[in-house]
Amino acid sequence: MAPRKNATVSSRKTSAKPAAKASNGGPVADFDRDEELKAYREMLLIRRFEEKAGQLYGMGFIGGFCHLYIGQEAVVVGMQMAQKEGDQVITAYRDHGHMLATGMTARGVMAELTGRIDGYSRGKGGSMHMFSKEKHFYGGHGIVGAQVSLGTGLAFANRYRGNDSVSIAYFGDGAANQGQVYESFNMAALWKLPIIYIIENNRYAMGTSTARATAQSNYSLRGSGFGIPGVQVDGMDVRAVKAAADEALEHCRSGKGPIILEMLTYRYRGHSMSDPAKYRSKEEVQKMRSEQDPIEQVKARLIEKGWASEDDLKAVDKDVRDIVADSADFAQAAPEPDASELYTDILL
Ligand SMILES: Cc1ncc(C[n+]2csc(CCOP(=O)(O)OP(=O)(O)O)c2C)c(N)n1
Ligand SMILES: [Mg+2]
Repeated sequence: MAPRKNATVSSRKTSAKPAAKASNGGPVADFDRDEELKAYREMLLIRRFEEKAGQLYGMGFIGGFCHLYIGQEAVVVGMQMAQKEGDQVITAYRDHGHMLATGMTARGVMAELTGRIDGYSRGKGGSMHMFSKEKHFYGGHGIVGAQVSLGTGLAFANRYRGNDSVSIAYFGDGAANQGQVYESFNMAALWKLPIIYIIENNRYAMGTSTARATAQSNYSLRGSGFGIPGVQVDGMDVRAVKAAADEALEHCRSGKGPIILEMLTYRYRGHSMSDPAKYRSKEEVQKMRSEQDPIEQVKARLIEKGWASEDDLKAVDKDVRDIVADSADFAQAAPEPDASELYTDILL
């Protein structure tokens, strides 16, 4: 990595330049060079991993369901940059990015996707059902909205044990219309549980747009009946996510109870690998990609500030591609579980 062009120039604002704002006018964290580079690398790892998963699916190495996170990378990376050891993460089925962000290995995730014994669920869970207690990742859930109640349970455990960990429960705009979400909100508010409800509003639930399916499309207001505060966040700008995460984590750790962050985001690929894509135009997708891509935003700032050259960033990309290629080789070389595994890890 090349040294900073001007090592004496700090990343903090020194001139009278107006403070940067997210595209929706919200605050952004003032990243230094290391933070920008970290965000760039982590988001790129998720994107390259997902591209490879898509390819392997097409080649028949991955079966069943597979939902890619491409386009939404800034959400999970910005959150993870603010979290501390012990904070739990739980999400739905669009989950590979969350796993990688928590530090689960690309090898273990890819081996699970391909149904191999070295996968996180010994090849028996697949894309939607992976867990790592060590990394505080509690899945991977295929039932829309179920992880919201489970995540509330994790927050209850934190409260009961008197630790200061925060549970972070991710769910989609579609899941936000499920009944159990509101039962969870009620209990979390009543008992002041330390939980951040992250609504990843990517504008669609499978092929149904939020405009067609939801009476209150400002999802940050969804907790107002329970007194749960909410904020709308530019989920395509990793600095905005980090700023919101810092505040929300502080809110929870100081005993104020739950909070909602609505992340305004977008998925570029289909809902899952089989998606007729008739519910939106190619132009809509292209507009988001060219104007708001989370990775391109970081890249542009790194170049503009002289914090990295095109070559430096190509080197990061190569590094990340190597990790992903290695994970695919590892997965394909690993054996499938023995038939006797059908009888293990079963609750009786
Ligand atoms: C209880 C339940 N109902 C319906 C489904 C089928 N289903 C799977 S994903 C999905 C849409 C969810 O959309 P959203 O919450 O916006 O998440 P996204 O896919 O956009 O990440 C539906 C209806 C399901 N898995 N579980
Ligand atoms: Mg959605």
